[in-house]
Amino acid sequence: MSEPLYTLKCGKAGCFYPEYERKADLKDQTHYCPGCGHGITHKLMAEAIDELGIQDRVILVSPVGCSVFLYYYFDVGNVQVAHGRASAVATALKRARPEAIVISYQGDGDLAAIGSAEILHSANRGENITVLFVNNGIYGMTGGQMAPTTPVGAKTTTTPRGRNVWNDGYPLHISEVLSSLEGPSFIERVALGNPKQILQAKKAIRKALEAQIKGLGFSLVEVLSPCPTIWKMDPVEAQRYVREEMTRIYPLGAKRDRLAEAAPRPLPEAPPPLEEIPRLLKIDTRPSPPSARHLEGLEDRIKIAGFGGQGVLLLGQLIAEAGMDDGLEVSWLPSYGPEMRSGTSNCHVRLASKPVDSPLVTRPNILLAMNEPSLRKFLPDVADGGLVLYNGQHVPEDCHRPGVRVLAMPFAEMADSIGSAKAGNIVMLGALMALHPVLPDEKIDGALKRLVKTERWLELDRAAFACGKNAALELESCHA
Ligand SMILES: Cc1ncc(C[n+]2csc(CCOP(=O)(O)OP(=O)(O)O)c2C)c(N)n1
Ligand code: SF4
Repeated sequence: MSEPLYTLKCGKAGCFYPEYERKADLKDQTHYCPGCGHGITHKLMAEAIDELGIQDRVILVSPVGCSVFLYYYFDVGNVQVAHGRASAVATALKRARPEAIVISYQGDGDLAAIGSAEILHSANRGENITVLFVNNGIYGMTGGQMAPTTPVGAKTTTTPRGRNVWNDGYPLHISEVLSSLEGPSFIERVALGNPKQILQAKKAIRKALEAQIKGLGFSLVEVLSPCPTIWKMDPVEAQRYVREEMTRIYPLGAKRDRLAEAAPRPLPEAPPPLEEIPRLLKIDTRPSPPSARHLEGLEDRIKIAGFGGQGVLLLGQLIAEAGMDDGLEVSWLPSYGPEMRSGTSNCHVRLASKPVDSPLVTRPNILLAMNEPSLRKFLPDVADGGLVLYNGQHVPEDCHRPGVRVLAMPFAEMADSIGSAKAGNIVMLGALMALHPVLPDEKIDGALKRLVKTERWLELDRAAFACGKNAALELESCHA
């Protein structure tokens, strides 16, 4: 009887972390659904890394998709990237560190939809990276939308009547498309439909990594992988579907194997020495002349926070633009959640007489809170002596802080009374300029003119600014 070439081992591969960064009672489990092909692919990849003795050299690029938490599992170098960009980032990593073994791990939505340009050009350039392409024919993480690889006729949330070629095109055969290019050294399609296929998948993953170790250029393994949850099948049925249906649409086997004949690619050109870069990029490194307001010692660190749609980012932009126009050093850094609507939104603005070292605002001296959750979240960060404006009738009982002035005004309601609650952010800006007059009105007006696109809104915003300023001045005079 011939010896099996590769064996699957029981127990955890050495390059997995002993415990995963999860809730206390889940530390020995992955986050994947039972029967998910990602878990199996992780195990195969981990074993191949161990067997090749490359753990210390591996940099793993995690995608967006169900496998986004790859970095929780592998004790190697890890980078998590934006949706679809894994092979582009892998390219950069490999060029910067040619001695590293760079693995780009991607789902089919990530690689074949949003990242289709990146994968095509990485393969075409023959980048010396290895791509693990987990094709489950669906967008798993987001609940089952059609992917370019979805089988014809398959019902998904975006093709409720089944994928129709006249509407949605044909399933994209990534391995075949890429193997028509000159760049790749190794491409194989494998499946996770039964133990035999799984053993073959491991062999292919190992070969793809060997191609990179030998410096032969781009290698990719496409793994036909079960997604029982979204396919609404049990794990056994999902494996059958992979074995019998997916392999019919996507034929298995090596599409390119130049391991024996290809010569190593030349190493990337060494980058120019650091001190040469400003000259090459024509960057003027002379210190910039002092700003018009450099003697004032102004150093405002402003945090603006609320829900998406409350004009948080625009308010920050207006302050930064007006400050820049007035000769201050400024920065504006937006930060918002992945939700399309009504997610949290905040931005960091710095206004200073001296160059700004970092755009981050961690200890604001001014907090503009457009809603109560933002007030509660950021109030503890406000520096002593700071000012907080809160969009509400009253400051909640437990939101007073000694040494910090917290002032509530119903900015959105005030804006509503003059035309639209949406201008609440500008009413707040007016109030801020009354209480902390660091920017001239005409500079704010100039910024409004540049950033507000329609005449109607410009007029409303001007009125909103005046309304906020007058209301805050009145309040001050009552307190005086
Ligand atoms: C720029 C951007 N667009 C869309 C999304 C939403 N999104 C998150 S995961 C995903 C699909 C992932 O599907 P796939 O790559 O097939 O991976 P799977 O979850 O099936 O493993 C999408 C569209 C996002 N996070 N970022
Ligand atoms: S939804 Fe599908 S791809 Fe995502 S973890 Fe579950 S089985 Fe795996």
